[in-house]
Amino acid sequence: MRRSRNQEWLLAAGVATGTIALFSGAVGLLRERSISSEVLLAIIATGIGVAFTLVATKSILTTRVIPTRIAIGGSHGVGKTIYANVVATRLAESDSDLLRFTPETLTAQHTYLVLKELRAHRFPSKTPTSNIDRYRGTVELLRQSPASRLLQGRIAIELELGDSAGELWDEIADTADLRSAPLIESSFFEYVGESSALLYFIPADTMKEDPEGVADQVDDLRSTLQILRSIDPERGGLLSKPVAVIVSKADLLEPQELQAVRNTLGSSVSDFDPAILDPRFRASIERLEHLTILLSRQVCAYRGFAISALSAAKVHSTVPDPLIRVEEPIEWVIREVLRS
Ligand SMILES: Nc1nc2c(ncn2[C@@H]2O[C@H](COP(=O)(O)OP(=O)(O)O)[C@@H](O)[C@H]2O)c(=O)[nH]1
Ligand SMILES: [Mg+2]
Repeated sequence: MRRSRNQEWLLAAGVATGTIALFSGAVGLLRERSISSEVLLAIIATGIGVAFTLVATKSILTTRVIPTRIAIGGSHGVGKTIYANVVATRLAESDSDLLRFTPETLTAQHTYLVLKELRAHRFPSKTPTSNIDRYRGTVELLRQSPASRLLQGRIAIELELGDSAGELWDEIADTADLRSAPLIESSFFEYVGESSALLYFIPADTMKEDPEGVADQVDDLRSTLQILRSIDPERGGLLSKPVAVIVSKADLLEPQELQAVRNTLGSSVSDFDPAILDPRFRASIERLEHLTILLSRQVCAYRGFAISALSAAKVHSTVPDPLIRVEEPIEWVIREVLRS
């Protein structure tokens, strides 16, 4: 059963009006002196009690379903498809005490096969430009406050991760005349526009080898944000979708490089001398810095993560390693969606 927050307020207003009516009736009866005040008070208390119990029971029995669609974006070869499969698997296997993810059968079957292949070092083939692969399931919140439970009922999130070909993302960025482009009418663009959040991938290998490539990817995200802001409801001039920047393949980074990435993304703060970095990597870090400044000016909620989907796919131990916490960006998006 679905019920919106508006309906809940309507219900509460109904109960309040009923209570006032009960009071007025009681006062009328007392004036007529046809009934003793103790009996009347008992009737009123019972009436209010029954009304509140009804509201509470209805709320508790209700499940509020929040559809949450996350677009996974970035150029080709940055690790989107492997991430989508690994994160769906990790979410389902996770023993998190915050949320439980139950994948749809098709998603579970698909990710099982892909993970089996990955563990045998066989990588998924290139995502065709014609389709968007959707990974779906339901997320239950395991820790919902009693007040929220009473007011909103049980919250369930219908999660969908959309993975598409990198070429389509490049095409968005290359689209100079935004409005006249055929792409804007395509189902792909509709998908990105209607998503609740965007995860944008920049891979560690490009950061190490090709700072200009990083600059291009930053420009691509800039253009994507520009289009989204032109078609999306904005809050105070900012894009209302949460955007996460994911530095993928972080297993390829040296410890000091990983530290520099974390400092830049704001996920850690440590004393660090960038001079010890390779000049090419330092140039990439500067591009990443520009991106964080751009995001802080353009979007309501922004976070950066460094992850390694391949490490997460192979590691079975429960030793906490920040690189393999691939589900962190999804948990962050869910928190942001619930907050809005
Ligand atoms: N070292 C490393 N390589 C990765 C990782 N994820 C993906 N790759 C490599 O990047 C290639 C492209 O990945 P894929 O997910 O298909 O990229 P997509 O084009 O963005 O969907 C894979 O074939 C892997 O070789 C990772 O976590 N670590
Ligand atoms: Mg792909």
